[in-house]
Amino acid sequence: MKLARAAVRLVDLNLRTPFTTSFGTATLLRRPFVVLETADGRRGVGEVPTLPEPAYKAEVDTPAVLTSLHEWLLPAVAEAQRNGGGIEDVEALRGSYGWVKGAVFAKSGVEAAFWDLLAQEANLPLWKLWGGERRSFDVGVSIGGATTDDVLRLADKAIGLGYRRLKVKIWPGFDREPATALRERFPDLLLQVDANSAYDLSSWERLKALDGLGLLLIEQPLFDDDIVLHARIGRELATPICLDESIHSLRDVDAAISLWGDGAGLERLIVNIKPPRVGGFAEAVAIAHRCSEAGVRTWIGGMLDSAWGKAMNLQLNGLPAIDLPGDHFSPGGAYFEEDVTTTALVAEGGRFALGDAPGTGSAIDWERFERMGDEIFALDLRG
Ligand code: OSB
Ligand code: MG
Repeated sequence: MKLARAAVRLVDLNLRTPFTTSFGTATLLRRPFVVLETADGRRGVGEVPTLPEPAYKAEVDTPAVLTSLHEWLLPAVAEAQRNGGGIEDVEALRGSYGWVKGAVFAKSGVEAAFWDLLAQEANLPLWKLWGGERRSFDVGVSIGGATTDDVLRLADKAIGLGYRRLKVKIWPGFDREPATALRERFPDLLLQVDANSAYDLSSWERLKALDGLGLLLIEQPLFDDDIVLHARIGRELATPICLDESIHSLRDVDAAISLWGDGAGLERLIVNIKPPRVGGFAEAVAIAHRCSEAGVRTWIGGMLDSAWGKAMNLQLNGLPAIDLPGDHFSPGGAYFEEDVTTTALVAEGGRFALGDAPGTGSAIDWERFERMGDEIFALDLRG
């Protein structure tokens, strides 16, 4: 691939419903999108689903991602493009910035834009490039309500739209009540809770009260950078633990597999695969296979992504190795007042069907995309 230009646009996305987690409430998201242009005029786009602050985990905030892209990643890609006269494949792309430690979110945006170009060039949908086989699958909804009433109202909306899997945000003091209310209202629902690391080594014991609710999983109750202590409390909970924040790579997954295999049991470990949190889709595919071989269930998590980011995650969900429904849709139908694609994503009856259209199966509405934000920097990659 001969790249001619790399740019970053900052796009404003306004949530139709505020989203509350243990670390705060989101309403406006100002998101970097990486745009790579080839010498023959094609454009590939990769969203970096940042949050305003590093409260979910380090280096996921917009300022940190912009610094990584501007100072390190895009200059490294430019150098590789100049030295090699092109960038052959994803491996070469990742190699160009492989020396940069961390920056998983920023890296994933560059890689996503490159995958978009590769798929357009091959005239294939991304799910085929990634080894997908499943043409349709159940999808889920994540609810970030500030009160139990909010949660029930959003859950009613989602169930009314046909979704059969819900995830709800919890924190110490807001856990038994919303989870029990949901379970009483929807006895057969695939139900999971996400704590976003709000518990510590004493408060986690509250979670034992959730063990009788038949939850699919409890997501990231402890510290955002911890695997070991999660494995330890996993031995004392009947409900499986799901890791989100603390998984950045296949190596982290191997560490978790070795800890759970040695105690709680691999059927009680579940991995939330977020491509941006593991540095991109190549690593996400490798993680899906490793987990499937080990008997660890996986699903694709979201970051309140635009329809473009969600469309890419849905393509990844075509892998048969990914067995649980992911965070793909909002409780009310669409996350944002205005979005960046030409058409909205639709899941009839809580199922999503992948098509044969090349790339993400979706298309950027360039007029709207350009109106919703500004290009904030660009690099000439020629010569
Ligand atoms: O932990 O999964 C999370 C949103 C922002 C930050 C962290 C998380 C989330 C979500 C969003 O749960 C789910 C979605 O995009 O549908
Ligand atoms: Mg989570």
